[in-house]
Amino acid sequence: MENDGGGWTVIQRRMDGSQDFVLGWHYYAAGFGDLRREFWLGNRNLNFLTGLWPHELKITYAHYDAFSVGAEADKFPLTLGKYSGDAGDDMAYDNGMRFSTFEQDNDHYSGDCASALKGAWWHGYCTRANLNGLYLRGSYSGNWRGVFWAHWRGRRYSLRHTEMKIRRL
Ligand SMILES: [Ca+2]
Repeated sequence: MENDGGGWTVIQRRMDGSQDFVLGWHYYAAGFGDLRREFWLGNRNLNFLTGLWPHELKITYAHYDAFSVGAEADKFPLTLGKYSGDAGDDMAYDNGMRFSTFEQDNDHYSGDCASALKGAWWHGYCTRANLNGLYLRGSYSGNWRGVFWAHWRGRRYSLRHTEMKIRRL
């Protein structure tokens, strides 16, 4: 983090598959996991922090110059700013979408993205960035359900390390 000037708050990390991420609305709202290892900081925390001050978002190979999460009553909608980076702008697709978990389908798709992709997320007609998907350790076959960032390694490669972090502007 030093090379970014510091001041970042990590809001999500995948690193070894030790934490189950196939969890329901209550868990994603409140947050879960081990802050030193794998975790999701929690949508209520994100709503609180990003409501207090404008923030930017950095994901392993992508940067967004604005990031905020709306209220739970509105299903934690995502607002993203302008993209820069090397990974591809896969979260542009998620901008403006509401959060969905396997038992709360708030997406625009006739099916249920969070269940199909095994990833709670800001799904629209699903997503190109399934960072809360199953920790499958590299290449996999079958349905898209791993931890993927489509333009980076493709949808059939489950990333072994992801980190989402935010910083007050
Ligand atoms: Ca749906």
